[in-house]
Amino acid sequence: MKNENIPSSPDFISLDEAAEMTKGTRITFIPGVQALYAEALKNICFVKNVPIIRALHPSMGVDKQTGEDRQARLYELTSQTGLPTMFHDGERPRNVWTEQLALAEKIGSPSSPALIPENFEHRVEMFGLCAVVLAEDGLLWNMRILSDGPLGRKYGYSDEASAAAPAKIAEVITLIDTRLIRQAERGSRYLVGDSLTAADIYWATMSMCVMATPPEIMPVTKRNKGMLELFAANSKMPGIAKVLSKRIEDHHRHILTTYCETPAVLGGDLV
Ligand SMILES: N[C@@H](CCC(=O)N[C@@H](CS)C(=O)NCC(=O)O)C(=O)O
Repeated sequence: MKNENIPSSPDFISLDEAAEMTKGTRITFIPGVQALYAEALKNICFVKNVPIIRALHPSMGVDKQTGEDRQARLYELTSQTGLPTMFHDGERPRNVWTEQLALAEKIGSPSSPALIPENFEHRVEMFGLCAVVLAEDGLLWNMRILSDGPLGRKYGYSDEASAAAPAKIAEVITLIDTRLIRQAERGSRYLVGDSLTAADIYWATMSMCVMATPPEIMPVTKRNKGMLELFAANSKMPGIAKVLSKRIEDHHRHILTTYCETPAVLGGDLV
């Protein structure tokens, strides 16, 4: 779904400006990069009709000129360094997806879809599905440790953990696929119940890490080209390719193109 109000090169305010503001919803991003937790939160806010102000998320590592940790100020402000950080009005910053989702649900437009089901059984299903995608040892967690590097190390990379990751990723994909089969039998296109929930939005966004996503959905920028290639390569890993069904792809495309902002607005320099 295209949003005519947002230019494809949006403005980003500084982290300090975002922290100082006392009105509005500010979320940190790296321009031109589809960091998936940030993309998912952006999509959640899009569905909930929450206008967002984009702020710059400092990159990991040390500033070459000053020798200082680039994330020192972020840590000082939020006691953590994860991307995205979400500020709303004068409230404490939120850095974990469960809290970010709860906030978006609360401040969203009353006419927007309820992403957290009222029905508690459905709620259990929704949070359970989200957890195997977003939480510790879930899809994203295991994707990050496929290769050795600063991010992989932060999430417990070891040769053994990395070797076990593709099978865990495949298990999550199969779980989602099985669920889509059961839901289709009940006449539903969604992962939980009969309507859209946060599970659809989170899954459709996070599963980009095991898909070759076309530019109509995810534009190619100078900074995300390598990441897009890496995600496409993940989709071809034998254990993963085997379980990526057409059903998975159709649901992913349907949710992104119907409910989320496509093409994604990333900022940065388009290729
Ligand atoms: N903290 C978030 C997850 C966000 C996350 O893991 N972001 C990664 C990038 S994929 C990150 O910024 N990691 C570096 C850090 O936490 O310092 C949550 O649990 O909901």
